[in-house]
Amino acid sequence: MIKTFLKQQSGPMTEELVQEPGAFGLGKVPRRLRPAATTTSICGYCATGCQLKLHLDDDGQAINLSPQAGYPVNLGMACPKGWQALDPLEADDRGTTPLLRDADGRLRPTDWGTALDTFVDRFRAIRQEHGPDSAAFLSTGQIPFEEMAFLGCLWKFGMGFRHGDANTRQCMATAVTAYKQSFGFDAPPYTYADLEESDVIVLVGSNLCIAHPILWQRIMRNPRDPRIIVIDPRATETAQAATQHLQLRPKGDLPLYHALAHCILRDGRIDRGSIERTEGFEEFAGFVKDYPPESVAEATGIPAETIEELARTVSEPGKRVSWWWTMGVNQSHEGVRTAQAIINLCLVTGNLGKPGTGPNSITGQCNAMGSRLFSNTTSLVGGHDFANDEHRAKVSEMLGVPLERIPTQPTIAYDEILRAAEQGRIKALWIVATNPFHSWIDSGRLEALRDKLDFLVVQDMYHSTESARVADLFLPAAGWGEKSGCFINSERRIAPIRPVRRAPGQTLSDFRIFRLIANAWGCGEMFAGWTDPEAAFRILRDLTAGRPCDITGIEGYDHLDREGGIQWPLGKADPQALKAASRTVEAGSKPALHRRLFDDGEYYTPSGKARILFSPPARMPEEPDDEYPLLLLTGRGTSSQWHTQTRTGKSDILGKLYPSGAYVEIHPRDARRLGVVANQLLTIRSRRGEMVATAYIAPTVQPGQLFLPMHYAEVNQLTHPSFDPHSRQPNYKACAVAIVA
Ligand SMILES: Nc1nc2c(c(=O)[nH]1)N[C@H]1C(S)=C(S)[C@@H](COP(=O)(O)OP(=O)(O)OC[C@H]3O[C@@H](n4cnc5c(=O)[nH]c(N)nc54)[C@H](O)[C@@H]3O)O[C@H]1N2
Ligand SMILES: Nc1nc2c(c(=O)[nH]1)N[C@H]1C(S)=C(S)[C@@H](COP(=O)(O)OP(=O)(O)OC[C@H]3O[C@@H](n4cnc5c(=O)[nH]c(N)nc54)[C@H](O)[C@@H]3O)O[C@H]1N2
Ligand code: SF4
Ligand SMILES: [Mo]
Repeated sequence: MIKTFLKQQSGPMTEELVQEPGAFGLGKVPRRLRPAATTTSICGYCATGCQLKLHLDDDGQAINLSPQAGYPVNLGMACPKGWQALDPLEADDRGTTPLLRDADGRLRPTDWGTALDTFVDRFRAIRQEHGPDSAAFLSTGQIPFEEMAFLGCLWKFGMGFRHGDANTRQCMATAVTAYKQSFGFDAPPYTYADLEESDVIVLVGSNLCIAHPILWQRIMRNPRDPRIIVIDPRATETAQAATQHLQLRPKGDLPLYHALAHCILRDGRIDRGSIERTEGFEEFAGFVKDYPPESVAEATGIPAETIEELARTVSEPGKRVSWWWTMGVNQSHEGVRTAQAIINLCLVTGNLGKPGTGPNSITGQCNAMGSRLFSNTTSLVGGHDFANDEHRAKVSEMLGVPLERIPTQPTIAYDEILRAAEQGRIKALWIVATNPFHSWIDSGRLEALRDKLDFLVVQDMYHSTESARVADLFLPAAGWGEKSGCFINSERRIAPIRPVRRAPGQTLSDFRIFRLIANAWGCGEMFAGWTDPEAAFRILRDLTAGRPCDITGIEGYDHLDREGGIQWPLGKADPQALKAASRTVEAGSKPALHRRLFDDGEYYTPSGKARILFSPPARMPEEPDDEYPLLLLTGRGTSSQWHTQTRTGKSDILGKLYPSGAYVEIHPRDARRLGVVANQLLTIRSRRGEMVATAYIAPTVQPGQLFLPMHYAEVNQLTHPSFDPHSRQPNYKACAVAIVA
């Protein structure tokens, strides 16, 4: 920055003061005060996918940014993280060289040649000795999908390993599984315009004001005076701003939605046409007979009359009802069935495939959707199935990969990878763009399993993360703002990010790192065409042909720019879609280009019908008891904090917008009972660990419950390692704790 400043100051006076013709009196500014150019990029934090306009100096380096006015997602808005997106790039703890642990156990700088040799030698030796199941990668939803695909293909097809999962397991696995089972493909059906076109908006376990602030702004633009209902055990910022807050008992969701279905079917407030496009309706109708509202009042904490009223609200004929859920549903021991209970309500009331409707899962990270389609972990790259012979043959042919290199099964899940490491079956991990030593459930177990690993590689922007600090080899990665590629947002919109800053020191983009590793491993030939992210984009685009996520109609990054991003699908053979895609977005206007799925009632299942799937509620894995009498909820703290704080923690401005230390929300009644006063330091203990946090006494939580923001590393020392049986997503939001003196 200082260099740029000096350079600008030392330019020749004459040139500096040249004015545009007619500048005087017309309000035009001298040319030198204008940034040399601008470019655009999608924000690298949440899955809303706001577009930012970057202002560049003569060197092409971003000097500042503003939200993009005409972009169909954010319509000129951004949250604090977006506004400060450049701050984390300049932090002192950026990795600038690879680091290798020496004989004394210290991480020391090394050169890329040594780092790559070490990487290849160690993984090769482990593979030779212990086979293709003996190592795994753990990656992310926060790098472009071209990079994600490269990692997944390199690891499995190139290096010959079989397992690798992403932090999307911590986040979206439940929605993925629910959609796949119900619709035949992982297909969130909505477009953001639905937020503006609903009459009733039900937010389930979703704190939009904090976690997706710009989507909340989209709701505020809804001209239909919508009824906004929040279903959340906490009185969140969103609940407080809503029309109605149903403060249910934690994990009371499944019985609640079954009871709603009971009332709706009993009263015949159903959509016959929509039900005809489903399988399993009769069984479902029989099943929910056992859930009259009064029978679930205890489990849900919601009185029967309120449930009856809600049932009428969400089945009002002629009203558009949309359901939106996030981690309050996904991070549960029965997340998949809960998500499907919401899907079922939409199917029976006909709230699907029409404006302002839908069972809509909101994604978390900037490229969680890209990870779901392209990471080659649970699905075969490009929206395919590992177990499908035709899919494997197609991928083999189109990517030039020998068929036998393509596994016939998806990866084992994150928790199974870690268990295998605990048991010594997995010997090495490669962690890319995620920080599990902070974010994984019951993270104390990870610290213990670290010692069991023969080799741990961490590839990150910062050498100081909880995970990087314990690595054997650290690879310094360029971050958002220093590289290109595409993200796919919550509404399936694909759009590019751009390099606007030089990455520090010897840092390389993840894409370049994967290329170097491919060459060093000896499988560079397989990726000869993957010369840069856009080349990889074209290869991956062609691979999607004929799949529900077909994007063969996208020409390239320029096309995405022209259209303000493009939602999948956009097949080449789909003239309608192409026509829609060629409509331009007028600055500041309502987005012209947006598309939702299932408007024809056709689903991706073999029969073309949606499946109605359901189970009775299961017991909470760890309920409070005499010894640990309080229930701990965790989640996002403020709109200025991001996850494990490696990025947002580097911004002085963001730092002013949240409390510096960990705080715990406790109900005034509990505080009185336990003699706790405001700002007192409390020790919170679970069966797995303990931590200290400042007491924040407020009726945001219910009596008997506590809330801790996930942004402090100790929080996951407390959480209980239980998982949804279908998705293997961790149950982060309910465990038993005690406050100890
Ligand atoms: N500022 C900021 N924004 C973010 C992120 C961030 O770190 N910081 N992370 C991004 C990511 S990756 C994600 S996944 C999203 C997460 O976005 P959200 O899911 O909206 O955020 P959370 O706070 O994790 O959880 C939402 C709510 O679930 C509620 N909840 C807990 N248990 C239950 C339950 O049993 N039933 C119901 N109905 N609700 C329950 C919690 O009280 C909480 O208010 O946010 C994204 N946006
Ligand atoms: N208790 C509790 N725990 C939770 C949750 C909860 O609600 N409660 N939520 C869970 C959820 S939904 C999520 S998504 C996870 C998030 O958990 P993590 O993924 O572990 O969190 P992040 O801090 O986003 O970690 C991303 C890492 O990638 C690095 N990074 C950023 N950009 C790049 C890049 O371009 N390249 C490389 N190589 N590195 C990069 C960052 O510095 C950081 O270290 O946390 C989960 N953990
Ligand atoms: S809402 Fe999400 S995508 Fe938009 S600026 Fe904030 S963090 Fe970035
Ligand atoms: Mo997430």
